[in-house]
Amino acid sequence: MSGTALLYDEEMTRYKLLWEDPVCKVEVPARLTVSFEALRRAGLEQRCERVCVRQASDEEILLIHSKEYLEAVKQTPYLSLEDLLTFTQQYGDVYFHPNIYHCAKLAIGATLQLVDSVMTGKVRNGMALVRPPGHHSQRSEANGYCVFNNVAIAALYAKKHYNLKRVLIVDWDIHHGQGIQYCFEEDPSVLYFSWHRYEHQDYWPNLPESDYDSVGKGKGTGFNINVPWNKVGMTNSDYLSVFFHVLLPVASEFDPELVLVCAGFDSAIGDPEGHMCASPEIFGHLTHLLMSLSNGRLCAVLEGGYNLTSLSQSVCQTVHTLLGDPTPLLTGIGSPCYSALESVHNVRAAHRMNWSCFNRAAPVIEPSTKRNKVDEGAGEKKEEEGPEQTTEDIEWPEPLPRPAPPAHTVVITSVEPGCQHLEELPQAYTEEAEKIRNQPYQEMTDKVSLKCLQNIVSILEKMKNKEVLNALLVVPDMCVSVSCAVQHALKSISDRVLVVFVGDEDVPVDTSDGRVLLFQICSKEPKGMTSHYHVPLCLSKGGNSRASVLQAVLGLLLPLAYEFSPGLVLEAQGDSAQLEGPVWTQLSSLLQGLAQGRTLALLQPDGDRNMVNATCASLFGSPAPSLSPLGPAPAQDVDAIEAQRHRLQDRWGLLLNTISESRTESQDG
Ligand code: Q7Y
Ligand code: ZN
Repeated sequence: MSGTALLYDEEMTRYKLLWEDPVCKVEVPARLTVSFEALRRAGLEQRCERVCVRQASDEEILLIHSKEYLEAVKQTPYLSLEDLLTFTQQYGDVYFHPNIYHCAKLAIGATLQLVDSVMTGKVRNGMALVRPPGHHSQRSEANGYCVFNNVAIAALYAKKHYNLKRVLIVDWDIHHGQGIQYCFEEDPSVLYFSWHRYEHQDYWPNLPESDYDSVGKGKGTGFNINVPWNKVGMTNSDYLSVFFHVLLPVASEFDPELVLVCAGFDSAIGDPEGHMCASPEIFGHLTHLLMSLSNGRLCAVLEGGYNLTSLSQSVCQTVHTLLGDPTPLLTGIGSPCYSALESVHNVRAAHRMNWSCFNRAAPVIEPSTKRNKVDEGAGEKKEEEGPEQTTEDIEWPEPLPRPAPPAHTVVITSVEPGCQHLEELPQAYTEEAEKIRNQPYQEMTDKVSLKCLQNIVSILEKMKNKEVLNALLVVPDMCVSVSCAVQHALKSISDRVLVVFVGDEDVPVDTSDGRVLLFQICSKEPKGMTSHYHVPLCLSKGGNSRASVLQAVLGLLLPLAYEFSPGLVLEAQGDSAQLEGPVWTQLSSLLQGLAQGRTLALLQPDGDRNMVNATCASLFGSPAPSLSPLGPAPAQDVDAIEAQRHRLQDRWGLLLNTISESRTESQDG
């Protein structure tokens, strides 16, 4: 199963604001045309499966909305301009047009067609470019440019038609989708996550129920997750921090069967509503991270996004990743800002009884963030008066092209008979391999080892030349191979190499100069580790608890790795490796978000044949199977993870997920 659906119909550009209204003037038809045109120019539209858009039926609209509201909206095509304006004025921050009802039915229909395409296996994932957006609309109310709640309807539709028990909605739009929250507050089968500009309730829609302590009600307690942004100017690091320390741990524990994304791009840099600073590339990464859930079944549905440049770039980044293109390099990832950390801390605190991944979270911090901004010191905010002036002038670099590599994956299992070999290696690679071997490994003279090192050199050269994206090698001597691969990679590819090693071996790589970050999952307490670049994590039975490994990967490895920003990821399993296949595959898939997907995987010849196959599948871009049931992580594993976090968080700020007494707001840059 592969392929990406794209849903778009020009008809949805055929409504617009017909009167003066400064609040609504940014919601323009060009939002769609510019996004679609950008997809075409990047060659992305041509690579997607075009699925036709249909109108939603009354029955589908009534899944969420009241009969009275539907009947009222149905009349809007026949109203005079004056009556349209009057009709509009019963609601907040929205406008009607004679053709908006038609477009709103197409927006739902496009979303439902996308759900059908993904759920029937026609495609793996997809995106719907729709207007009007949906997440603010409520049972009997239009609101915030939204008429019908496209994504809320889609969640109920998916449950009904495909008998789904768990749907995750990720709302990365910069506004709180309060309409979705109201729909599912008491429903544990739909987990709603939203981050949103909040500013201690000073930002629209100014609701107390948008704060972190609205966690759901009754049976739905724990299934509503709000992350308030109490300052503007949030960056890629802040967004990643919330994914690693809030959303992804909960989502993995929830184990959704389908992920719906309220893909609003008013959370990107340059947006006149959001005033945030996250780059368009971040959406490529957020998408990649979410593709590790639900066997990759992901439906992205456009919500907001009002800077046409930033919007169209962000849409392209999202679709690139849905199509499986390597993710872009992110630069400058590090600590979240103090205010973001405060939010992360409080959300985890508010949910500590609801999710076992948070059961060590500290209580809500004092003084409470539930203060009004008048209580804050003057000039504290990242941005003050003159709201429209800053974002219009802001500039950012255009995202680099993301070409798909000509050859994706090389697989060499040369020590097994009948397997593929790299044919005809250039003489230079043989010489290089001998040189590397001759330094620390003079005693190794056998042909198999030499051949193996030649393959490593050859593959790394192909990666450097962008002829190959990633590779899997079965190697006879793991330690020698890792050592040689690292040496050659440092020389030829990048001055930062991430090594993820599973097993108890003494991995012979030098982590003293900051060029190699070694993350090791092992079962024996390692001796005397103090380097910030060697992270040995001793887990029960070498990591046979799925929950422990996942918690370590999401809360420790990925934050470290994104901050380190390697040019190559080397993942290897030693003799004593005990990871289950699906856990390793999940790890491998997540790591492909680093180093633009440049991954070298090394496996043992006597290991599990399924491990080889599963690693291949992951490198080829197949979605990782989900890891349910996760169960709680054993206490001693959580101890080990937390001990490493405490040891490392001064050097690696993206590990932070808690406000400690020692860190104060004034320390924020
Ligand atoms: C709705 C939206 C949907 C603050 C003005 C706030 C908010 C208008 C509604 C936005 N200066 N206006 O974007 S995704
Ligand atoms: Zn929005």
